[in-house]
Amino acid sequence: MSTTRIANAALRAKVTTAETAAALIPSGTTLGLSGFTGSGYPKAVSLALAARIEAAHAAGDPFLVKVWTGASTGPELDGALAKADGIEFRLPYNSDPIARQKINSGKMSYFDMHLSQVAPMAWQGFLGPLDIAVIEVAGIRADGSLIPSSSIGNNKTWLDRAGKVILEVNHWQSAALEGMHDIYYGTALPPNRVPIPLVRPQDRIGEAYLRCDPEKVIAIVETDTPDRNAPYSPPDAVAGAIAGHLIEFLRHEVAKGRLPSSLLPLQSGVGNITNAVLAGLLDAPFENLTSYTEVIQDGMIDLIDAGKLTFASATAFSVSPDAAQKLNADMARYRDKMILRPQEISNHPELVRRLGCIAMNGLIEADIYGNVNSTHIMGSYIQNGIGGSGDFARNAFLSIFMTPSTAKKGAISAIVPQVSHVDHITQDVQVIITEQGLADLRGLSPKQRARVIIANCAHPDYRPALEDYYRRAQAGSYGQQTPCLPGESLSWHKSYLETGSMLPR
Ligand code: 0RQ
Repeated sequence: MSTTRIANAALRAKVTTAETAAALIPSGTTLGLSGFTGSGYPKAVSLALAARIEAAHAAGDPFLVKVWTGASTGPELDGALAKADGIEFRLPYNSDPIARQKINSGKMSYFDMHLSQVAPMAWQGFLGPLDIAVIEVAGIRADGSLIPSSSIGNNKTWLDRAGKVILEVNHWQSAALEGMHDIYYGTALPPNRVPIPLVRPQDRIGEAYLRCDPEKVIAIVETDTPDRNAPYSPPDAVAGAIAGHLIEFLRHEVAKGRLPSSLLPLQSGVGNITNAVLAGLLDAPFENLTSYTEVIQDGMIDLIDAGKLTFASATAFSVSPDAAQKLNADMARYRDKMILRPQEISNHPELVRRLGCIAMNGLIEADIYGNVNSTHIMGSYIQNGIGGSGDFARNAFLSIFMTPSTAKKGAISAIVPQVSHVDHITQDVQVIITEQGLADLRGLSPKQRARVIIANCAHPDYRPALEDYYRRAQAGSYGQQTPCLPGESLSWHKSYLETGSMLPR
């Protein structure tokens, strides 16, 4: 492979193979890895490290590393290292199925945290020292600064904090990414924090490149490997109905004068439902939309193409293979309409509150009072993690959660008497939408919330049982502010458990 993307001669001399680079990582290392929702993660060194760990285990030698990332990565990183039983500890968000299985079977420690807090907590130091950063970049400039790739995540912090750095220069990433990133170096710990000078999603407040001390670079590996780009399912009837309810609600809010006709900066969680909502906005009567979010997904690119979305700010791409190809081919044009930033800025609570984001996220279950569980099945089995949902939900102008009203082909209700785990408390949940309808919870007392959630959001198959619970709770509850019958929440899932368990044994 050519070294044309490495303009610094001294760094060019450090180009080596993935195996040689992986050999520089001893057991016990804490790694700060690039990568966010399948974009911009190291693909070669991680695979070589997994092979090394497998060989060590086969020889009877223990070999474990601690893994810090931006968010989820790809099969060559989380999948391969988890399969090799090489991860002792991981943070933050994970969506890899093999890592999920290791976490839930108790083999891997997992610290699930708000994505905006990862960098500040790394700076506080209680997570321990960061030994080696392994960062994918699109190129290296003559002065040694780095052209970021398709995600920023925590790369700035990993490069600053780590004692050593390994770089992967990925030729698959578009060279035209150069100039679209905005790396803000003004963050500090208290008492030295200052206001972040960002007042619109399109504001540039930092630098287009990542700083990197060339002395810390111990190896550079060149790759030509695509990101893990998964296709989105075409919107089905359920996703279409959810999108319809949401758009009707937004129209109503505009009509009431509570939202401008260009709405407010949109934050959209990952997944098919939120992507369907973005598709629904294509035909909705809103113009000059902006987005201040974590990930740029297919629906946003379509909105940009249609001239509906004027600007999108995020920390990573999370797109299908088709959209990735389109982006890569035409990056020079899209570059003026997008910014990728560090996740401590893309998800910053102060900025989310100031901009007045409209947060739209998925959930696993919500209870009749509007508490939301985004992470745990049956209260104990973690699906992914809280991701950025907490950063946005608490601070948004409008905090919306969306879900099909049932899971597992109707065997379980997404609306339950009491959630089995709480990620978002009722105060942070303003609107819940299922294909059945929308519950606008703003300004409602708990009992008013219960009535509207059961009536508007629950599936008709489960509505009578929820009404029955609510009646019995009112009769038997210790207090009448939030009537409940403690102990019934998990038994609610009994019918599902009887029909078959999803828990790996
Ligand atoms: O499991 O694939 O084994 O069937 O949970 O559910 O329906 O595929 O929904 O992909 O939209 O994910 C909350 C997990 C929803 C996601 C969550 C089972 C279901 C399936 C996934 P299977 P679906 P989605 C910013 C925003 C937190 C992070 C976040 C998430 C699997 O939205 O991770 O919001 N959110 N980030 O069958 C039992 C239930 C269930 C259930 C779903 N009630 N009981 N199983 N499932 N509901 C972006 C980032 O942070 C990067």
